[in-house]
Amino acid sequence: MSIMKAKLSTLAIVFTLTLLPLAANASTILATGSTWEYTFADPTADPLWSTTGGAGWLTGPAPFGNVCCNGDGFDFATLWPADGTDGDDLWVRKAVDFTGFSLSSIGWDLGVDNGYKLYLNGALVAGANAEGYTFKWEYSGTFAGALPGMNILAVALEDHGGATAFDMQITGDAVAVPDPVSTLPLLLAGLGILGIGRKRSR
Ligand SMILES: [Ca+2]
Ligand SMILES: [Ca+2]
Repeated sequence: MSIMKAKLSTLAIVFTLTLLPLAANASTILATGSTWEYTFADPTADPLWSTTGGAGWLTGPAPFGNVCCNGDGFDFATLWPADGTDGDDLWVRKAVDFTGFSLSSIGWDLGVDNGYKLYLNGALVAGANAEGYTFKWEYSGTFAGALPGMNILAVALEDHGGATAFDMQITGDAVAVPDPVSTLPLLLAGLGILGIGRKRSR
């Protein structure tokens, strides 16, 4: 390889390193214990129920439930009274911002006593029912319909009696934007290598 080719190769590597996104980092997008809008009055007759804002919604932190202090992470912060096997009882919703995350990497984890139907931007993502108590994490999945920027999560929840519980989290890989300050030394190093090469070739 000639000296000029070697110098150009070095410069190409430096510029490539500078322009490539930095390594992905798994991050929390929605933490457990987050604050949600919620209601105990069935809102689903309204086609806009899985948006946010509007009258008739309360605000409170997860976990929702009626169980405390057994060390499972579901100690309730907002009371969800026990109910019977008569369908959904509690509806929660929240805006989440996926800006800066790799959409295909975003995953959700959810625990509920007894059942749930999870929606993203009004489209059903997943749902299930199970007797017995819950754990972290009883259910997990991804979002096929995740959008860049703001998305609206909505969850219809049902109890079948006795204990109640609900909380969830969302995680994803943050796509870091190259930082001009941190990449400047790389650029200068590349230009320096080129400069040294010029002097030696004289
Ligand atoms: Ca019920
Ligand atoms: Ca129950």
